[in-house]
Amino acid sequence: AAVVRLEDYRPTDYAIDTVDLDFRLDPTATQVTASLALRRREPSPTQAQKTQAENPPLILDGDGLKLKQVFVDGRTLSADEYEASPDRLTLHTPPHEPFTLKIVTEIDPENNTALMGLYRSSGVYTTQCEAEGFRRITYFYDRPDVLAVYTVRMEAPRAQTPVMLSNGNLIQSGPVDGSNRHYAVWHDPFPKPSYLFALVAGDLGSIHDEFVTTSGRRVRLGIFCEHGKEERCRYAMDALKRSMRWDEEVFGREYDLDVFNIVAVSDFNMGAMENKGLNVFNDKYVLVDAETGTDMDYAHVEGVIAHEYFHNWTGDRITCRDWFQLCLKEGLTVFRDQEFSSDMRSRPVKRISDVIGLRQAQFPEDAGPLAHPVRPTAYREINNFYTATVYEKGAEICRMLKLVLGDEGFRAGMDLYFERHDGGAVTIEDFIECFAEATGKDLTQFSLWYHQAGTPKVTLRHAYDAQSETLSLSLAQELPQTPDNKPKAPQLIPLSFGLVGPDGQDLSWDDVDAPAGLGDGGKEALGRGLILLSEKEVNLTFRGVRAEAVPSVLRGFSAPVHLEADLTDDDLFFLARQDTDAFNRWEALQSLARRAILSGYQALASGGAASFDPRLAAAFAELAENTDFDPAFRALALALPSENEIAQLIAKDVDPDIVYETRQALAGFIGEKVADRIVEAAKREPAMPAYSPDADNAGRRALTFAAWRYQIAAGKARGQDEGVEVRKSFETATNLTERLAALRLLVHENLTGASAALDAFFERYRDNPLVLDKWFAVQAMQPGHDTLKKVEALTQNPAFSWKTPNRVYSLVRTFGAGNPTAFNRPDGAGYHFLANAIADLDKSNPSVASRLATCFRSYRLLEPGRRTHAEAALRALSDRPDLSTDVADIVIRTLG
Ligand code: HT7
Ligand code: ZN
Repeated sequence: AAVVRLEDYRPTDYAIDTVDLDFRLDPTATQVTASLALRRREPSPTQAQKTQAENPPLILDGDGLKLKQVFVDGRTLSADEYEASPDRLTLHTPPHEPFTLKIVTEIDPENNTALMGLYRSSGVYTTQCEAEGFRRITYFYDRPDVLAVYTVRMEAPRAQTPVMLSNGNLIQSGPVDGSNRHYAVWHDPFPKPSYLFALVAGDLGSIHDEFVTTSGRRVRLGIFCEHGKEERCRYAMDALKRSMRWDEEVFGREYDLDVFNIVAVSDFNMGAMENKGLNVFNDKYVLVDAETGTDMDYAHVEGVIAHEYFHNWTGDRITCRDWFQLCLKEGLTVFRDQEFSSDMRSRPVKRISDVIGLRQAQFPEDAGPLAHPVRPTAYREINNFYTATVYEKGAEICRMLKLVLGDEGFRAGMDLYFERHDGGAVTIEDFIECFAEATGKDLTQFSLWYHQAGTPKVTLRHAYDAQSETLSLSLAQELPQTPDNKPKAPQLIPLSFGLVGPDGQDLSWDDVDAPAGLGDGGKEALGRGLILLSEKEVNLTFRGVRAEAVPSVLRGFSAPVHLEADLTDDDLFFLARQDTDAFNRWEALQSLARRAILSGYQALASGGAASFDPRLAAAFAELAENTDFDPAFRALALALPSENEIAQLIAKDVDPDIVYETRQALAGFIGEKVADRIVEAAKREPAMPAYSPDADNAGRRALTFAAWRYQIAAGKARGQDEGVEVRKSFETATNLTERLAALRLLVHENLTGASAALDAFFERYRDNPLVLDKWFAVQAMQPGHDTLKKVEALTQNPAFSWKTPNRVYSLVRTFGAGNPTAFNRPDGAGYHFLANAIADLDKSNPSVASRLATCFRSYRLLEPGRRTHAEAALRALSDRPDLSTDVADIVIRTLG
């Protein structure tokens, strides 16, 4: 497919003011009649001269469409007036005056396995139109800058299709005379782009509630799901109401329609979709209760419900001008949902979890062949740009904007954005301009975060001179080379900091020498604990620092960078014990663990033995015992950096088996030294006996699981089976969180009883696909080369299906992305399994196939043997004829 370039953007020749859609729903032959009210847009002066005599042709997008009929203002067109192919409809000379174009197409929802456009799964008709799915329903300007008012009529047999939903408000419904069919008409008064259109029809159960907005508008809320699962929607409904209130209180945003509906479907390519007034969800982000969902599921449901709801303003009311601006809605909305969850739960815990996620998903993307700017300038396949960079790094940019401008400046900019651009389709430049105008700040350099790919590296050097009471900090930034080979300019990097004195309190200073390199307002920002690093290097001298201080920099992870600080292990132990910033206490301990694993790895890789500092074990125990922190924080602090994170740090000739071995060795070492203390600390913080999913109880459970992990590691190091407690918990658990945590440990640590537990778990949940997904995932993540065979066998399990994205993700993607030792088997069999899976899946669902293909993104870091096998698997894949654009794009970019 051709490359689409930002520089080629131009508005359409015609505007579409209204869209009337009529669906005669039928599983394999749905008839769609679209009536579009079109008018010529005001041509630019140069275009006007050229085209005075004749209107330009109208060229509409299609994708695999079967055209039945086409009319202009009620008149059937003759064959020479238009040209139609499955992918395009051209009207050669449209009328000068506004006109109505009526198009009749026929589509086949039942056999739509790509799950884009209108599809039917488990007897329910559903749509997914973002990014370019609407063109699989009818010919249209299927791009986000064409906003129209939609009225949708649908008709289907009442018995099989009692529920019929679309965007906006229901304005009419009733029986179709003389038949067993009925109809419904929905009208959405807010102009919207085609990607926000939705229709759902089928036999669904539902729960209902009401929300009264701050100005007194009554909104009817509904959540629809498979019959019998209604009670599992209660938590989602509660999360929805909390989201609606929060957006009013924190962003001043009120809901705007009379109805807000959510539908949970079991076949869905992504997490959820923010269609105006009718959000469609992957059911895993709606359905949750104690027996069938974990603590983590509750948190995800809350976050995704909020995310989609928040899109009502950041995405729907104000949308993107083109798909290059995807981060305009996604980055901002992720930032909003993160803030919401921080307010609902513990802020430091949420921040740490988000940073773990960023390092796990975005940093490797930014460091590899698929790196791209948050606001890219070219793409071959837009579906491949729903990435961690656009979403998560995009959210980090909003977070930095708030930090740089302060809370009030940020809110003023947001208010101006909503006021100025409501009803518009806009760009990142429009967004940033609102903040610049509202605060009077020049944000030109800040905007580079949108345009330069790669994770900046910041280095810190420090020196204290007791005699002159000065502390000097030298900071430098380095921007890595990325696949676009563009030269990089220094970015504005906000670094939150404190100078931690011997008693753990931040020291003050009298004055700072900051000759150059601090951004606009940089000197004043220092007083707020913020260094605005804006040049390649900057030297700061703090005068009047009365005692030797350890700099604590990048507090709260104030910027998405790699920080390399000249802190000694002693400094880090000190910060882990003393820093007032909770994030940096966690980070100090993580840095120590990273250092320990990296040096252990080098020792093992060169045939030696790993040895670790006993102070590290003591620091873990101390944090576990520190009741100043809530249990959730302590549980996070006990988790070692992931194998993938370590591999990224090693960065060259990585042997994943040795990474695993070293990490296990460190866990064993900590366990041997302090497991008893950690277990005791966890026992002092038991969760309530009756299950409650709130953050406090979830944190208490997480602490218990972290303690089990060290107990078992200690047992292994001593050659004992310490799984008694875990086996007991598996058997007596009253909730899925505990049962699954126990199962995971039994399987991943290869303990006695693991296979019996797997069988028991399967029996218990054999009729619950969402829980079986966890059963698949636990097995897909079992470390060791033999797991490949087990995964291959599991693809034959009757509960597995290649057609359902959730099943494929839980088994196959988990294997590729979450099991470094098995996927990277030295013989390359893991790569060939995945490549074959991608090729097969590509025939039915290219979006899911291309997401699997991203599992190869870090193959160049591997040692030569594995690297050669991975490359061969990718080459074999790229040589296949008929690869989708989706998969071909990822494979070609990965190979470079
Ligand atoms: N905006 C939504 C994106 C999405 C999507 C994109 C491509 C293919 C399928 C999809 N389903 C949903 C999700 C979100 O809120 O970010
Ligand atoms: Zn989103």
